[in-house]
Amino acid sequence: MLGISTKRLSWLGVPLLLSGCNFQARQSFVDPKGIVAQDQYDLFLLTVWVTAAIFALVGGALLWTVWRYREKKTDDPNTLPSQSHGNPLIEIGLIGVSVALLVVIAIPTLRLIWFTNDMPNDPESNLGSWFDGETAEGSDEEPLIILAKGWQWWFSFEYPQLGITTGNEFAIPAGKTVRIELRGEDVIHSFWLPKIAGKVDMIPGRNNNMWIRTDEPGYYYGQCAEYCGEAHAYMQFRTEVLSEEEFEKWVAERRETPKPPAGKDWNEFISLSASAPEELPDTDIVQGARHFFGKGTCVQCHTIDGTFAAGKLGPNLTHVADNRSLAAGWMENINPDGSINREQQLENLYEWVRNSEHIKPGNLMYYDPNGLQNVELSDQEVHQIAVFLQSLR
Ligand code: HEC
Ligand SMILES: [Cu+2]
Repeated sequence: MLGISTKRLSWLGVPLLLSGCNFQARQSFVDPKGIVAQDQYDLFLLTVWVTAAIFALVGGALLWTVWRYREKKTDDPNTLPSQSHGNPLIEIGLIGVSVALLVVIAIPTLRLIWFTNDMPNDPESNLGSWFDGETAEGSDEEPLIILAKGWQWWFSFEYPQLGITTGNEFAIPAGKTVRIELRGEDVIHSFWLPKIAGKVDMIPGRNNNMWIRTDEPGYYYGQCAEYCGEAHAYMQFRTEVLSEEEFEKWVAERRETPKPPAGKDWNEFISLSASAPEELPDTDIVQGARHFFGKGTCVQCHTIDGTFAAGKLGPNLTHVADNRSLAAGWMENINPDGSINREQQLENLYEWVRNSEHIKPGNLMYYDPNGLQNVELSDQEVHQIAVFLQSLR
């Protein structure tokens, strides 16, 4: 061979591992942009420094002892060196220092547990006064509430105060406290938005919640952080932080139902497409809508507000074309400047409906007993459906 052992070669992997340390990466927790993430990061650093100091002191003492009491040429091999049975002062001292260091870590940890657990302006919280500076602000206004649900393998977001439901992408206003209620709809998932706040489980039958706040508008990446089955690694979501004005615009847009094709209203369109399709223009968008409400069986699992499609097994599609990603963040249709890449979006919609199994193995749009494995759609019909889906905005 080359005379290089595999052990040596394995060092070549180190730079590869270190290349994972992109501190500004999309899902980096060391680049906090929100008050909760910032506090979690500060606590992490405190713990790192304390434990690093312990490591250096203990390791240093060990090395010093090994060196200091090494065997010397002048030692007589036949007599034992002088033996010691410990030093009470050092032992008690070490216990004292350990306890002190644990307390140094424990106090801010407990404080942070309470801080993240209690909504800053929750009237039932009796801890509010602990955190004056950080919580007084905005404490008389009602927080925005978002009900986030984890499904195998995607997320839904409901705004009960605003009457909006979205799939896999949601928006919040900068500078406002947002309360997120977390639920698991099938198995345990975990909500993790690393730059804004870390990890709370979404558990079926249990009402967990968390709160977030950030002053920095932007597009943030989240991920399910609890192994939840086959497509877990593909289970992501996106959060857009908008200025207050932009958020209001977003809300108004999302509340609008998309326009039906062919200038009809939805009821008229749907009844015509079932009873007298020849009276509708023969365009891709019209045909696509017909397949969506008809042979595609899409309506069993998907909702489009304002129409009879009210399925709950898959993401709400009312504004699916306003999203910059598809399939729980797995497919992207975003330009470098952040705007939506319509060409890419059409292609993604086509690819997804054509063969979602190929893109996200195990997904329940395909494998559910009522899923698309049983539905035959020609390439042209899928293209028409994609054109229709792209009109949902
Ligand atoms: C058996 C239920 C079911 C049927 C039928 C179904 N879907 Fe889905 N759909 C799902 C599920 C579940 C997901 C989420 C998949 C994932 O990301 O894991 C999904 C995801 C999607 C998405 C991506 C949405 C997003 O926000 O990422 C689109 C688009 C979509 N479906 C379109 C369709 C169309 C078009 C049809 C009919 C041809 C259809 N679906 C039929 C269950 C279904
Ligand atoms: Cu998961």
